[in-house]
Amino acid sequence: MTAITYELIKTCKQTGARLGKVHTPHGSFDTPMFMPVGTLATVKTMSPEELKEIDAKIILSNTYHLWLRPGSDIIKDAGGLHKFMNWDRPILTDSGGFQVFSLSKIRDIKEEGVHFRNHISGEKLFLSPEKAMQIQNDLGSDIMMAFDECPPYPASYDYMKASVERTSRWAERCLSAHQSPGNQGLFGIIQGGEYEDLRKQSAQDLASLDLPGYAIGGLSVGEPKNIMNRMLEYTTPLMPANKPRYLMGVGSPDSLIDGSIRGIDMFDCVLPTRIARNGTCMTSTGRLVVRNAKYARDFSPIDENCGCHVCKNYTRAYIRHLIKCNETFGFRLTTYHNLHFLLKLMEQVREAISEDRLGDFKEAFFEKYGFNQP
Ligand code: PRF
Ligand code: ZN
Repeated sequence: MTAITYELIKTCKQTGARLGKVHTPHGSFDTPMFMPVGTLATVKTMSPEELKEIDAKIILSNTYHLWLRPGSDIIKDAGGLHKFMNWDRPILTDSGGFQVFSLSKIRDIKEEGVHFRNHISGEKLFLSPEKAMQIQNDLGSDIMMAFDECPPYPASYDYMKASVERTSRWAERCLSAHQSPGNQGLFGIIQGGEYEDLRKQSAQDLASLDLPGYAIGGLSVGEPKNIMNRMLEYTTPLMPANKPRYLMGVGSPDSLIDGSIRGIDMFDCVLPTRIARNGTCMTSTGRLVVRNAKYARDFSPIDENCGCHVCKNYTRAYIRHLIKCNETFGFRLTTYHNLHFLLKLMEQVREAISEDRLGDFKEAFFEKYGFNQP
């Protein structure tokens, strides 16, 4: 029995976007779906109860961070990550590869794994496919990610080729080390940067492992948007149609729509939560920097068209005041609104797919949100 299954409900006649459902041991969620990020076993400022209020169906957490603090042994002894953090819906954990590359300046990539220094204490550490799997088995996430390398942009063709081949060998080692395939599903990560033939090689190598899902990594790492869209157009048709497809680290409203149109089912990103703590809100008419002076006496909600608890009860002037004073409650309010906004956007995307009008929805949304894309 595989822990994760995908059900394709229909494709949008206007765009080819997929409407589907992913089934996990902790319940099912509709796709395309956005996953809020809870790096340290908490979606920053949000309680699990609040996450349920805004209808979050799955969250992401991180192998690397939880391994360092509090340690995966403690979470295992707590009965797993779901129990530890009081979240009984699906959890996906990233493998740690990407975090090692982005957080640790000193690292040494070898065939056996990556040697690096703890970004907090400076202590020497080693992460490998086997170690990343053991940690994720301890955490008990529903979806585990294979240990990969995400090279920086731009990377040379030769470097990328060697890296893709190593990532394929690492994925095989992850599969061999997986201790609980009946309870946790392992997803492979397609790399290859901006090189089509390497994306193809990566997709084929990983497809041969017959994993329950596949991600596209190595995008949104500094390349122009048109390159990302081109790589998605090229890569998603190479991925198994009967399994979920996850685009890692992407969560701007335009990219969620553009990714869905190119056949992506799952997304995650720190963007909505990170910009919230900096006083920036996502609204139906574009980004609103609520900390700006012009909102000091603005007693209207963040977004007139938003039905969230924050927009029903609090004003721009109040939220601006809290954020200016670094009051925690201000960060809670903007985070709540931003996550609600993206989850609602994905609900609208799914509805548009079911009615074969995602192209029209995109046009109207971009017009209002203020994107001038071709
Ligand atoms: N690999 C992993 N996690 C990731 C990425 C990746 O390539 C990205 C790239 N956008 C975000 N998170 N393991
Ligand atoms: Zn709102």
